[in-house]
Amino acid sequence: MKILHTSDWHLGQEFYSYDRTEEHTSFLNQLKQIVADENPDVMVVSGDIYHNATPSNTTMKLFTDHLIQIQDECPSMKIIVAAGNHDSSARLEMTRNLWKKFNIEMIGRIEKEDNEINFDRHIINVNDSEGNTIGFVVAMPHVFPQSFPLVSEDTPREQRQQAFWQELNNRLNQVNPDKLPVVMMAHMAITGCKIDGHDESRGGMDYIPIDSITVDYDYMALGHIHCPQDIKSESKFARYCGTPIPVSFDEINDHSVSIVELASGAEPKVKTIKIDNPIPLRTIPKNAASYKDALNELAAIGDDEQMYVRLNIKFDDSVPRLIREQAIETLKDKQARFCTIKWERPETATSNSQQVLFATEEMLTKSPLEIAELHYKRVNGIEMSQDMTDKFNEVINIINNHES
Ligand SMILES: [Mn+2]
Repeated sequence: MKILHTSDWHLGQEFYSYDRTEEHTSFLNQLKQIVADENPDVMVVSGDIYHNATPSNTTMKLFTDHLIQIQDECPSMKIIVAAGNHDSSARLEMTRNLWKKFNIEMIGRIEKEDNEINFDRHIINVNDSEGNTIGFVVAMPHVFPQSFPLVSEDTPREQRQQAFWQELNNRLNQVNPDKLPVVMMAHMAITGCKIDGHDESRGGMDYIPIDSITVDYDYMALGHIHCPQDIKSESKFARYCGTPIPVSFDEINDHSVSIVELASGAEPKVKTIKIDNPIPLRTIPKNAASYKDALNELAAIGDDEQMYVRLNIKFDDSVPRLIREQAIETLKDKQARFCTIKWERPETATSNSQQVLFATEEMLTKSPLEIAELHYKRVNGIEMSQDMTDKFNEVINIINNHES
């Protein structure tokens, strides 16, 4: 069984307010060509089809039109799309029956019928061009660990996920007595995976140990983590295919889709096919430099070169307050689009933001200026400049005069 594994398209993403339709269209056209060349038996899209739960009409049309075109390139190919945490499960389910007519399966959520979990809708046959079943795909949408439905009323709540996998596997073994190859799709973070490029500051992820998913699959086609990688244990083989186009500046790896060949009993054979992005994401300079050097490098970008730019600047007191405006001005007549600045701040022993600055009693013995100076040094690793000290005192004077 030949699988095309892709995930995390994030269609409709606006990147620092820039529209990315051109890039998404380019990716979908490349995907169409890959399907035509490879003729896979099944294409699995493991979540985060859209960047938002409410994609625009234009974005939904882009998805619909291209999915149909991709299907036309290889009509015998099954397409399976499962919801990620960025997708609206209800929205994907809305057109489920329509897509079924085109040999395309949309799985937005787990459903219950008569208080029983409908496991069968997650176990999907893959057929060859003559209609013979050659394998199965177990398609799981993104589910928060605490949101797994209870298999039965007496399932202990802390075992809800375990019980779900077990019951899903029982059902799978019933429909697959001949042990045909099985692909499992999931959108989750597996313990030990590399999370390069992810910003975890907005709340952590729930990590699940690979061996706790007790489903008899031959290959787990994962989405959610944007850095492509294999994850293996003694008996399990899973892979994140990664984003086809980068979603953040920190995704500096190559971007691709994965072609996987599966035969029962053998380790999956994976090859990647690179996706080119017409508008690359560049961090300039590669290593943090003074703001002057950074602006010089910006000025050296060719007028017609398309790219998104993140400036990489060493923070010190010489950086002008209007640095962003200067960067935008430098790029005025160029195609390159300014996005943001990455600051490299000097490391300090006290730069851990979790640390308490000082106790309340101690604080009462210090002047506002002293507190500000300590805070500034802790956050930026350098002393406040005379200019800033003067301004701070000015503000304190205004407040004091106002109070009296
Ligand atoms: Mn994603």
